[in-house]
Amino acid sequence: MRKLFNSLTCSVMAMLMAACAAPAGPEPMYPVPSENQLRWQQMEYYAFIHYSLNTYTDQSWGYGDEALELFNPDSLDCRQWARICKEAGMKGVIFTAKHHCGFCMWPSEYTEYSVRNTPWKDGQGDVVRELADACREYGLEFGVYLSPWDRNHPYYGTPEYVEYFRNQLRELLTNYGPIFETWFDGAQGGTGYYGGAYETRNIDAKTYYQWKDTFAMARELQPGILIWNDGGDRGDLRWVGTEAGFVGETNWSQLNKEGNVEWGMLHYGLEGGDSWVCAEVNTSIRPEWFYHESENTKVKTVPKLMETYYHSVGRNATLLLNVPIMPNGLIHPLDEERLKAFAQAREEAFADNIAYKVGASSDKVRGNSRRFAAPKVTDGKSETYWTVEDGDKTGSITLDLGKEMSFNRFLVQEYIRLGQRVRSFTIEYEQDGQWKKIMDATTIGYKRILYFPTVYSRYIRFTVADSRACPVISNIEVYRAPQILDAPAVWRHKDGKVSIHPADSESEVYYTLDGSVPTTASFKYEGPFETDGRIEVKAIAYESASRKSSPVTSASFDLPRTDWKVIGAEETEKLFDGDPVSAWHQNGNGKFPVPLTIDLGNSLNVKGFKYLPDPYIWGPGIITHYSFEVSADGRHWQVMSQGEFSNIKNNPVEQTKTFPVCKARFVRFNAFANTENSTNIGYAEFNLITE
Ligand code: FUL
Repeated sequence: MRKLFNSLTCSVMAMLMAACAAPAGPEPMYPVPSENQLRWQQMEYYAFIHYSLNTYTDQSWGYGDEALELFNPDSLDCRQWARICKEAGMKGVIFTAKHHCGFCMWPSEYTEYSVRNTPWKDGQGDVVRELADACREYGLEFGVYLSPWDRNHPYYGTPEYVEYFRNQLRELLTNYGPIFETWFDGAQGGTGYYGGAYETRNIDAKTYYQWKDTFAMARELQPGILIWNDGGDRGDLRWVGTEAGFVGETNWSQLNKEGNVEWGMLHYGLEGGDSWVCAEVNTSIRPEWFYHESENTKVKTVPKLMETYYHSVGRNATLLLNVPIMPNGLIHPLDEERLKAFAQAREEAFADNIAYKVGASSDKVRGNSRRFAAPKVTDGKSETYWTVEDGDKTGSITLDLGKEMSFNRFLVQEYIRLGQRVRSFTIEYEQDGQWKKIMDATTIGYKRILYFPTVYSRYIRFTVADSRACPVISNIEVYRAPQILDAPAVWRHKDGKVSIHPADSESEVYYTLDGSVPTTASFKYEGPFETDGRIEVKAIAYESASRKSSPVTSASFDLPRTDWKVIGAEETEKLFDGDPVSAWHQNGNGKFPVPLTIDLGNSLNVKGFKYLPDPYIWGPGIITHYSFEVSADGRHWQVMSQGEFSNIKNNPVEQTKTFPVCKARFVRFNAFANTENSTNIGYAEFNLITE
């Protein structure tokens, strides 16, 4: 008995001693996320829904004088929207309750310009209500976009308008249940109807809206809310400086509370900033935000959406993916199909985590404690983690997969409750007793996913090369995902030479030139090839292991631009190289218009042009206002088209303008204004549509 007692005492003592000796976790490294921010970050992926009078006018931005009679959808069904979002794996929906045109999708008490005065449901309808209810039914969070810029309101620009804006926000935050996020769009001021004034109104976005008070009101009304903005006044989240669907590879969830937020801070965050401000990547499933029938062929492909996923969720941000509503009040079947296929592709890519429960060992553990040992990163628990000794800013973990396996995705997460720490890391695999580098990367944060050509090995080594304090890693996953089989990009150079670029460098590529659908029996792409005249190239990317192929690219090209010469300019190669990324710039040295004058070499029948701006995120000199002229002799000019490219700053997609056929030996594309108020104009590509 005494023996038993003794041995019990000993083991209790031993346990107590072990407990006392158990090292405490690392101190938080500030800033750290709030509970709201943590919850939001775990949502990862949710929907934006753009729907307003623009849906009926084919515009990007309404002017504010659009007729209320336009709004009368015959099949509006918010339950369809919510069902699709749910089936797509999204966790919430943010809805354009009011876009820049000022039209309210709910019967606001403060304006006549709302659904209440439309024929829809005899003015008894409320789209915000129907959507909020549908979201609740489908278990989705609900958020609202309320545009500060209001091109309808007579008082826009005066203090009364700010009061009006707040009243509207109060309605939305009081009457529709829990709101998880508000979106206060950064587009500010400019021309508008403004109650009949038809004028330009400029405001100082920094002071005019008095955001501090508005934010305080929002937080009081909705304690769980997250406030998005574009950095001007610190919200809880930040825009990433582009609508193209990616955040910087380096992405810190940190910004300073005070001071200017430059573009780079939006895109990369600010290492060491004093506030936790995470990034949200907002982009649309189509080129534009609102529905345009002409874009039914431009719904993003699944691989493009996968790339967007890797460049948002895979880079420590969330993904806010927009789906527009058609004039009848429903989501288009093609968008629905893509969203579901995208969900399936994510499932396939992340189906089998080969790192789960494998042996993991580290070269250094905090106090050599098992509590912080390497296997914590593969135990599937988000609250456990691996860390090293205090003061150490490096450390590494080796995963033993048990046998040689192939893999091409690496997912890693920091335990962000203790702050974002890692500055850089490396992953390697072992081959014939040697470590070979797969890649270097920078920040991790909540989640980082790396994709790389498939490697075959039994061992993977993850090494933190630099960190702001001891790294704290909660999770590592490894996958063998199928190839990204996007329709390959096809470029045609000035002289007619064609090159084909698959999304996944491991894919094979097949193509045709006779309009037929390519198969593996078609031409195999081995490198750039010569072509002449107007051509149509169809191409597929192909994965031999799965025998799957990508959707078909169908690229039609007008005549080669072989004889074209830009007058008064040298080295214009990048303007006509077919590469949508390389850009050519010219400077008007302070004078507008800045003309791009081209001698076509021959007289052509021209019926339109295509302008692709410098796509480098906010690449200098995106043209907003233009005119296009033709001439037979280079002296007498006729204007064929002129106007503005709306929302081109945030969404610099190719702009196509057409006009009646005319003869031209010379063409002149004049830039009258650019996004930066400078005369530096950038072009990725310029082309004509001929007959
Ligand atoms: C932009 C707006 O101007 C677009 O129309 C769209 O709403 C997008 C989400 O934000 O700034």
